[in-house]
Amino acid sequence: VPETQRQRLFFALWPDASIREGIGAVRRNALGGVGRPIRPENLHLTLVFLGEVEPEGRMCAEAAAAAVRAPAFELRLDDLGWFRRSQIAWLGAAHLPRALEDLVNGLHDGLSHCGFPREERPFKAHVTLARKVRSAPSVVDFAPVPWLVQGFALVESIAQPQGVRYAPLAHWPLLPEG
Ligand code: 2AM
Repeated sequence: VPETQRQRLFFALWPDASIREGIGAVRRNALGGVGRPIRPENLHLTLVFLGEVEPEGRMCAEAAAAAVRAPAFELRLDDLGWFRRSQIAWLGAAHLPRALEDLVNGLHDGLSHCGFPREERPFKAHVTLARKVRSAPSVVDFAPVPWLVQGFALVESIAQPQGVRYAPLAHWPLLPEG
């Protein structure tokens, strides 16, 4: 397969404009200009990272996504944190909704039939706010961002001279809530 047909892909929750605005506001208030802020249009929550994928792998991943049956849910982004190893500051959810857990597990089940290796680290729902954050940001008060999640996306990571750009390629709706 020619290298040009491979794509760097991941499944993610893709925020709409108002959620994006809310997350960006938390980033500005809590971190200011610390590290390398993620551009607002790139903010997302990764569900499963696939890596470099060939066309057959992408087709298989899309079939796996279409087979997942999980309900819509509300995700409360109320937890600010920092990963020492990857030096990222993030906004996450203190409580992992059951539906989100089911969604991620459902994707992994389908993807295992496509030959993708299963992620060993436990899932931590987080939106990366800034990279190259060298020390733990100080604790601040902020208003949690309530996010009604009604679908998920397959996203391509595209390297560009100006920096990475994330392009949603396909979207699947979740089932009506409760
Ligand atoms: P991060 O924000 O915590 O770094 C695109 O690179 C997305 O996939 C990012 O949100 C990134 O998470 C996530 N991701 C998960 N595992 C990854 C890996 N092994 N390499 C690159 N990105 C990964």
